Amino acid sequence: MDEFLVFPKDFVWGCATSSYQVEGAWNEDGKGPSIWDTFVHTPGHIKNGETGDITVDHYHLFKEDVALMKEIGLDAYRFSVAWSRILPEGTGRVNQAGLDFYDRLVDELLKNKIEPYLCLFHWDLPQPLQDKGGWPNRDTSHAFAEYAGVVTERLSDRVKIWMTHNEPWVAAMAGYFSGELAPGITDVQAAFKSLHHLLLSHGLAAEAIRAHAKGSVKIGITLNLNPVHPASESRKDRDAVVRMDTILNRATLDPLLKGSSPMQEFAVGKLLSRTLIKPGDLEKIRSLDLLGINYYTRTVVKYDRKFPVVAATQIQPEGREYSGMWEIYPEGIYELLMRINADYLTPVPASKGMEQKTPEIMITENGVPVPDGLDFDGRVRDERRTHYLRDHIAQVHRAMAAGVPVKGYFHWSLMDNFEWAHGYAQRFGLVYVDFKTQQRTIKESGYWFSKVIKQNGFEY
Ligand code: IFM
Repeated sequence: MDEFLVFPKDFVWGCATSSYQVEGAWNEDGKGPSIWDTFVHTPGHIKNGETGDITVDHYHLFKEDVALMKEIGLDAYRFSVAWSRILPEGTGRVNQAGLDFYDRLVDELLKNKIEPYLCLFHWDLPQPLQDKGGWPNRDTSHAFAEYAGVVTERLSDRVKIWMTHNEPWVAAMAGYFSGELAPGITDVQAAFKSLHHLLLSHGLAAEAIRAHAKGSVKIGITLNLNPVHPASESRKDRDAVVRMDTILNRATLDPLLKGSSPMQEFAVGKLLSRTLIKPGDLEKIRSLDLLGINYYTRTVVKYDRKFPVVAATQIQPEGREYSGMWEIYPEGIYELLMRINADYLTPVPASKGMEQKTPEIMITENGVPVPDGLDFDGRVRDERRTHYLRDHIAQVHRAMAAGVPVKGYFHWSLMDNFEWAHGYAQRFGLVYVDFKTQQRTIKESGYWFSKVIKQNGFEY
């Protein structure tokens, strides 16, 4: 028999988006170019040569989008600010028109009783900063803190939750190592430097936010994390898991939550870290009130000595269900939450100077790209997404029942949007968007999610 899964009264139900993926208006009202503007306008980077120039035009249609959030019943909306709207050169001159947009958005959210979760960086670095070296350059971390201070000064009278970064690991590794995302660089040393500077910038921004805040604020970060499993029980594959887990999960979790860095476990990290990680950096990074977890899938690996850094490669196991981008593996969200709780949130005696209170945790992204579309009667029957949501949220509930204090769940994404190198080929929204007309339609999964929010639970 089905059981009714109940969530705590103050559990936060939300949806997430990001500036480059939804806003459009790429060169309006004084916005400067970002690395994504440059990347998409260079042929060969994005499927079908698509761009985020207009995407779903959230910049102009945000009121309509907030009305949809209200109709679904969201408690919270996680969005990101485009740095190059605020500081077109990355530092120095402030573009008031850019700040005005987020001001209007925040007011509209609050008017509709939706809590803004503001993220300062979701990959759209101002191009002028990339021209000075980008994230491999330590100065970019200081530029980020300056930008964080400017946004805090303007919005912290109303915004209380401040996320510094979304998936810094992806920004570093896909931006500077695999080159799949902007700025499209393929240099392992640049990627390791970027990761450290992104984390350092979190710590510097946390200081800036606290210094400029006009009231009490919570400071968080959002990480992409995956459980890592071996392709076989062989010793080599199990060792490959340890290396992949270190680079994929511990590379961000350890500095943020333990004040240590596992970089030295890799030859390239050893080579760099003598000069890269300066005294005091790790203490600065370890500054967190809220840990956001983005979960989509697990990573299954086998030993492969051809692959640089980790000597491991990812495989797709047979006989499993797949979406347009990944394996569907709901148990992974439970496994991840249990592991983070045990390894990082259960208080351990801190060394002097490294004391920190345990941060809250939330799922800040979870969702699935499956084909869907408008049926003849105007409905979008995306059953596979509803199943995905049911199964994953049930696993979050299972972890909570086992003692993991998860405070909220954000679906990725509110609406279909520009999915980076995939262009518009992968739809993640609870709201369907006709990319030609900008017509929005709530999908069946959106109605299901709405019911879950109203009941604060569901039959499972
Ligand atoms: O669309 C992305 C988002 O920008 C970051 N997290 C994963 C999502 C799906 O790929």
